[in-house]
Parts: sequence; C-alpha cells; structure tokens
Amino acid sequence: MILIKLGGSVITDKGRYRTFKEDVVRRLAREIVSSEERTMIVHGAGSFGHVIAKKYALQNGMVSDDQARGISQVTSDVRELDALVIKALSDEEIEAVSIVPGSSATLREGKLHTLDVGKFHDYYALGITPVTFGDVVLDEVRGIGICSGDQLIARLAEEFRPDKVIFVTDVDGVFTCDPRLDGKAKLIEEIDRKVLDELPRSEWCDDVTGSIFAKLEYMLSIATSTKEVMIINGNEHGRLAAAMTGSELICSRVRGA
Ligand code: IP8
Repeated sequence: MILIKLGGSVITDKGRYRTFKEDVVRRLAREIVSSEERTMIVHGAGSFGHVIAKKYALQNGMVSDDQARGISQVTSDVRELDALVIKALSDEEIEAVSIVPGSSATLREGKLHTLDVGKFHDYYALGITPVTFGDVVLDEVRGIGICSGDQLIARLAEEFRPDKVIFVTDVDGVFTCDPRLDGKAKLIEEIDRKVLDELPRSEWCDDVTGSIFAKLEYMLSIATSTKEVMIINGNEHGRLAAAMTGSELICSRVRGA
C-alpha cells in the first residue's frame, strides 16, 4: 500500500482563495490508477484552509469568541475542497470515501491525539480508498486547533506501515535554498537528520501548520519506519506514476535514522 499526500500547493492555487485545480487532481488520479497500486490519500487545505485559519489564528486554540466564525468558515471550506477531491478521484475511477478528521480525530495542545484508524482499516478492507485531509479539529486542552495533513499521514504511516509514502508538492523536492530566489539552489536528492540540521533556516511561511522544516520533521519521523519517503513535483506529468512504480525520477528522498 502506498500513502500519498496531495499537498495544498498542488491541488489548489494558493494565491487565490478557494481555487481548486481539478485538471491537476484528475491527472494525478490517472497516474495513481496507472500504477495499479492500492493507496490511502491525505490532502492538504491550500487556499481553502490556510488564509482564513490564519486570519482567525485557529492554530492557537480558542482564545476569543470571534474565532467561532473562522472555525465555521474554514470547516465548511475544507469540506468543500474535500468533496471536490473525492469527485475528481471518482471521475477517474478511484472509489474513494472521505474520513473527516473533525469527527474522527482529537488534538491535545495542537498535536494529533486520537484518530479513529478503525475506519481506515474497514474501508480499505472493502476495497475502497480512504481519503482524509487537513482540518479544524477539537483540541482537548485548547478547545480547537488545526490538524495538518502531515500529522495525519504520520499517524497513518505508523498504523499501516505502507511500502512508500509520497509527498506530492509543487516543487521538485527540497533545495539547498529557495530556488525561486536563488539561481544557485540545488536539489537535495537525499535528506537525513544531518542534512536537515545543516540547512539554512527560514521559518517564514504562509501556512498555519508550519514551514517546510516542520513538514520535514514529520517526514523524518515517517522515514524511521518506512523504507521509501519521497517528495516529488506533482505538476510534472508522470512523476507520481514513476514514484509509485519505482522508476527513475527527479525527487528528494528522506532517510530515517
Ligand atoms: O494543508 C491544514 O492542513 P495542511 C488544514 O495539510 C487547515 O497543512 C484547516 C488549514
């Protein structure tokens, strides 16, 4: 089984509120089908989640009554995105069912605390592809919080021990510095703890769930128990299929301890 994270940057236009990239998701779905592998899919929130979640600081917990509006709005927006993803997958003949974190997970101080993994087992056993996504989730301590797709995929990797975990993003992998700002940026083909610790840090980011460094920490922890953890560019046709079938491709691989 292959666990796939469809990043918010590839399935939505992050610069335009609630803009779904249907063509990209449908093509990625076709690549998944062509691999003939069974999968579970997690997707990010992109412009359906981060903008409003940040405006209402939902990642900090419930600190003011005004946040109720943000909770309702973001919850509604990410479910709308999820319905679009499920429809696109289904149109390409991936029979998928959504497992909604808001009603099957809890957080404790911002960290994923419980997740009803039984539902994933049961749908998977029925031959269905379970899909879940970054969502607004109740927090036992803070009242409310944001559960990222990365937290969910880390928990699912622990539970299901997939053959591979593939992070589908809008870049070729991890670079020595930001390739959009520096022409000398080099793709890092293999990342481990040592390489990560030596990377120049810039924690700036638009996401309420953290910078690339926060994401890489999740990937490193997944890599301790999963043989192959890859970061690939989903905008490049054929890369997801290549990653799934073990063909040569441009990507970064994350190695555990
Ligand atoms: O896009 C964030 O999940 P991510 C979820 O996987 C929300 O980091 C609601 C912003």
